Amino acid sequence: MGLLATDSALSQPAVQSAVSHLLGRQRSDGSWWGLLASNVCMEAEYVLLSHCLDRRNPTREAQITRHLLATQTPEGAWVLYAGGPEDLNATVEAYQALKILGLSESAEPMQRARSFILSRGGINRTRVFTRIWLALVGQYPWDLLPILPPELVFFPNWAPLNLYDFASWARPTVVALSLVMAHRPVFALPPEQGVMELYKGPPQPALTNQEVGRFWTALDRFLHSYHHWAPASVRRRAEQAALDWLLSHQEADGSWGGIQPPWFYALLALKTLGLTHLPAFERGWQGLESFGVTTHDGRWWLQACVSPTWDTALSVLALREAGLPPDHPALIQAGQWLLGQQVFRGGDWQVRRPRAAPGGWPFEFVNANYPDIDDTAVVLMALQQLQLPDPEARRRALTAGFRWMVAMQSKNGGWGAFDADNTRPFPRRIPFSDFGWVTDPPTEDVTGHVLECLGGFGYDEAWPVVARAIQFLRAHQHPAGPWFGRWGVNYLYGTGAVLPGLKAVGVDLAQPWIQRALDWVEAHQNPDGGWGEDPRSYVDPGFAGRGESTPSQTAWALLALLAGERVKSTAVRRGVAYLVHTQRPDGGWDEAAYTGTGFPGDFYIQYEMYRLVFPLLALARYEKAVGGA
Ligand code: R19
Repeated sequence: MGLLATDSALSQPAVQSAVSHLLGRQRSDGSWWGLLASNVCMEAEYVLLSHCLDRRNPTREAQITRHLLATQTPEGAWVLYAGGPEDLNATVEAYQALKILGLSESAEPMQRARSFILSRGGINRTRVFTRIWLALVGQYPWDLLPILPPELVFFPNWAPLNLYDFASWARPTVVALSLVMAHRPVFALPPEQGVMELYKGPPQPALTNQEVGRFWTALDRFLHSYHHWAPASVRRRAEQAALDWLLSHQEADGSWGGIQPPWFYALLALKTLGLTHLPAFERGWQGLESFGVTTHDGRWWLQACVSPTWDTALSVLALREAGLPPDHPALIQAGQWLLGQQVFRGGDWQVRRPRAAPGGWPFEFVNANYPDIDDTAVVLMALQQLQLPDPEARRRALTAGFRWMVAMQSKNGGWGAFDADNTRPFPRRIPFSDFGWVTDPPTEDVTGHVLECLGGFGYDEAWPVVARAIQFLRAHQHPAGPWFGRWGVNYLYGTGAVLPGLKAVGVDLAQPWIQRALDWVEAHQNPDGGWGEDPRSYVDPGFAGRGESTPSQTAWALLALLAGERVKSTAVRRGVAYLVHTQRPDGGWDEAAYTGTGFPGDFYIQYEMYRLVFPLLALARYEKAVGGA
């Protein structure tokens, strides 16, 4: 008992100063909103986009030049995440952008970049998206790219391949690119801005026939000839339908899907069709500004996405866990803000769940077409924790959100991020899909969050919805014990989401399969008491649970162990001590590592708020557990 009191004495001041720090970061509208960093493809593509759209801006370009040069590695390349390996696609895109920005082939950074690129095989080894950008500026032949016909929008929802088999983020991307690719525009560059020096040998098709397989190779060959003889009237109607789809899916902030890729491609589609006079175009172009970040040292970079709903809900959970009362003014304000973000209109998710009523929350400020289940679960948990001035409004929000979330359960018992049953194999097979995930199947982390939320509503294994979710998690447990992290790096994130979920719905934690997960977490603690996991774990199983300690990943490990009632273990005490000792005097933590995931293996995210909200959540939960012991 004496020992536990000492531990609490250690963590209590840490919790208090983290609370002050977090409260100090709340915005005047009640929300929290941290930055979301990814990689230089964002800024490089912005440079190419501005060129294609004829919207170049010298001030902006000087800022981007500084940013690109400041982030180049000594090897001359660019990386996808802090400390990550040199990445060919990012480096080719940055090189092309710097050429447009006025650097010459002989400039020292360009020489270094070029020798890296050539050492990796040059442009012929890049992904499809990179080659699309090069084709747009006349540096790669359109005809060597796979075909994405706009006629795809005609395929009914029951066809074995149709628009709604693609994930929410891929759907507007595919529609916009199908329009661009139908016209194959070239926004030519002056010769000295080209990148022909990045070729080793003549341009080759983006994907080899072996990679794609015979059926899809044959289909792509057929589509290439169809591209040339497509009946004009069919093509015209297909383009009109694709355009209508795009225009009807633009968000109020001017974005498509609230994310960079479809946003850029939709603007390119409007440009390609000669529709830059439409208000949608100007709204889209101007709206991009809201994702930009200007730094103190004169750089500008672009967020792939923005995360206010997620950040706000997580902050509320952490502050409530730390003991702030449910009617604390800051929390009431946050709760009111969250109520205002709920989406009460239909969206693409209705295609698979036509009878479900709306009521989810999106990740961003504005993304009414794509509320997501992960945000909805976490917001519902936050609202459960609050006392709001209008209890009736809170109750209505909880009921609608709960019903929507439950309705979005997939047939296999799990939850995906934006859709139900988005699991068809064909989108992943088409020759276009060599980057990221193009479907949105149920994942362990989201399912864990939903279970934790359902537990908060008082449900347990007796409810078939819960029982099927537990089955999903059992079936997807890694043989070594942990769960995969789809939206956070990696097994530490997955396990830190699943175990609190299982606990919340009353699963007996003494069972061997749970103990195996807890043992796995303990076995991966670093000598410094923290936990860390490198994004390399997505491509190299040897990195599972391994990496330099970080605050957010240490917190996830602690959340897992605390859920598993290992409160008194040495591992937990050392983990808590790690967080306490690495806390900054101002109550925050430093975290250079990227611990968020956009696409395993391909795209990583650094969430600015993770270094603060998760350590606070874990320390506060620890305090509660110790206090209650
Ligand atoms: C939990 C909440 N999450 C459910 C929301 C996480 C949102 C992460 C930000 C997503 O940003 C994106 C999205 C898509 C892309 C793509 C892309 C890849 C393939 C195709 Br086809 C289309 C687009 C590339 O970068 C992205 C970034 C944390």
